[in-house]
Amino acid sequence: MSNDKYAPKPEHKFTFGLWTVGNRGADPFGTQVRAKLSSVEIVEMLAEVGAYGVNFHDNDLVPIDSTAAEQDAIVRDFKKACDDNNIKVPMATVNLFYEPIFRDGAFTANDTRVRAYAVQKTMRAMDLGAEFDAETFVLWGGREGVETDACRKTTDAIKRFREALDYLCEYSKSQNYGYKFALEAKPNEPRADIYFPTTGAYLAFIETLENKEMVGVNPEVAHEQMPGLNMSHAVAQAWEAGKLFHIDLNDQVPGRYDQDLRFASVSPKQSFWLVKFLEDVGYQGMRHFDAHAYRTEDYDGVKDFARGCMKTYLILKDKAERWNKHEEIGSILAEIEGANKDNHVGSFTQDGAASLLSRQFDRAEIASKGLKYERLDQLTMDILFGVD
Ligand code: GLT
Ligand code: MN
Ligand code: MN
Repeated sequence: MSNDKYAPKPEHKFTFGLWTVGNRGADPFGTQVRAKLSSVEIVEMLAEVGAYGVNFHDNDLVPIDSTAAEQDAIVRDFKKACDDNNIKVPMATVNLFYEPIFRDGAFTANDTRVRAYAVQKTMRAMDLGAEFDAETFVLWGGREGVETDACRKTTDAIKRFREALDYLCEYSKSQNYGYKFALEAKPNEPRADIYFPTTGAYLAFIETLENKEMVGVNPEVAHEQMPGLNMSHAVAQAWEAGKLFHIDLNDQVPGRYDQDLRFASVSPKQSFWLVKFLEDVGYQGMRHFDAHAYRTEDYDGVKDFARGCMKTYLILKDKAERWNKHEEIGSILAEIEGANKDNHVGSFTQDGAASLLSRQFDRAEIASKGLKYERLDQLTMDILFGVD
């Protein structure tokens, strides 16, 4: 079949959360439209569509009021399902946003009991993930924010968040879990304003941690695009800092509520640059789809959604290879490279600075020549449209 090259394989590292394909279509204005699937059924579905792994929040797998015996049974059944279906658990996370106790935040809440409970809940979620050999632990602080800044000093929130992270890193070390923490930013929703609204904000914060080498980021397409930012730029900055520990792929119209749409279904061109970046640099981590099917769908539609995420990724990967090999694109890139070659200022030296200060620049001449970016972009479009 001509489409076989777009079939997902384990080496593609495609993963989904229990909460993504298990999403039942509820929204703030309407109730669930799909029946609840068990975690085991979700694993079977992921195996059927060709995913590599499954991720979960503590309470996606183990309901919050479960007894120890219930938890043991759930873990046993889920482990068996993962083994039987050859599905891995590369990432675990903790739900610090659903329960009323987190209405004022979790690690940043004003009540010390809430903060202590949030750390305890995270430690237990880390224990749970470790049972499945999860390597990455994602922290999305959905409730770490405000409706009114009257409630606390923002600097206190930052200090509290740091204290929690420092504690959790030490806990991971004490248990030999080997976790890498990946912090996931989002500017708003469900809070009016969430602290650390962008991936860049987290990258700066991480440098202030006691165990900063254990902590990186988990950028999400939708969360960068909600405020109109460029996801590829956020990812590139994280990568360049050695901090791209995980990634959440989906899609989003800028300026709207968090849509979590099928990967690349809204912005194929931006998604192309993202896939091209990940493939060009040799990102080895998981390609996690943090998205869900339209509310119009039944579970066949959910499979269409999941298959669509993976297929589109592979199509864009294929297009990126085509782009990299394209002759005319190559010659324009060579010209760009040519302009980048000579007379760079280099590192600062006294002599170099003196010579730079005395150098003459012919501004008109330098600015006179077209840069061919229009052509370059149209060639990109031709590839994306499949006419080249
Ligand atoms: C929630 C959120 C996602 C996060 C998940 C991890 S939970 O679905 O919208 O972006 O990645 O906590
Ligand atoms: Mn999202
Ligand atoms: Mn996410």
